[in-house]
Amino acid sequence: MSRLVYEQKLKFLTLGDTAVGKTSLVLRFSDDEFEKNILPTIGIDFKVRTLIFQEKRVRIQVWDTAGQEKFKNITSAYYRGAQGIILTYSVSNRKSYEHVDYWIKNIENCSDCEIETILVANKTDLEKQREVSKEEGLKLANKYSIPYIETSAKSGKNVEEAFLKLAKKVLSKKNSNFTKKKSRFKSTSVSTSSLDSMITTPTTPVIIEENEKIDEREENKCCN
Ligand SMILES: Nc1nc2c(ncn2[C@@H]2O[C@H](COP(=O)(O)OP(=O)(O)OP(=O)(O)O)[C@@H](O)[C@H]2O)c(=O)[nH]1
Ligand SMILES: [Mg+2]
Repeated sequence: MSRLVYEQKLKFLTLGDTAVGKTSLVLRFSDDEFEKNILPTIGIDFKVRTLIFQEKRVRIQVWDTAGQEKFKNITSAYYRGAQGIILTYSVSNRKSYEHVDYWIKNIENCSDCEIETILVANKTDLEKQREVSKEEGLKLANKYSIPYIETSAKSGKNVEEAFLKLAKKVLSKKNSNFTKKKSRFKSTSVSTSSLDSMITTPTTPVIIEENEKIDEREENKCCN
């Protein structure tokens, strides 16, 4: 038997210096895997995971960018339309931490973007090679008023939590915008286009089978 459920679609983007573990975090989140000899991302890639979160079916599409300088222009072209950014540095690489200011400026330069960001300090399993303390990470996150989390794509520690923390922020913002639009609709007239957006956001109906898995890990490769 099939039933109609409502699906929230979220678009996330990874950002940060090369080799901090962006692709590894995405791979851990989407497929629960870790590859020691993973290749640097060329251009952009993406993965999708659908899960049940806060009693809703949520489809998270993660666009995984390349941190290498030569792909800078390609990366910024993908900011538009993203609702969440996983901004990553490696605790074993101080330069990648110092470079967070640069990535934040880049996000702020996208004037018509409305993006929630989370600061992710990855590779915490390399405790002996740590060059950035937790306190420094928290201080940086506080400077930009964004959440902070320490992860290890290798062990899997806090990876799910990082993505879900961001999903929670994006969904609560989406739903509060939706409520604002609804109350505006009550008091004033609205144009047909804004009425359309009220109908299509924040959810899209999909039909699923009664016994369908609630946590699908699907792979979608592109562009390489
Ligand atoms: N020890 C440890 N190694 C990690 C971790 N995450 C990633 N790595 C390793 O770090 C290297 C770089 O990882 P990637 O995921 O390719 O890094 P990236 O940020 O996607 O790099 P670009 O695609 O070039 O931007 C690889 O050798 C990974 O196996 C982690 O949490 N711990
Ligand atoms: Mg990569």
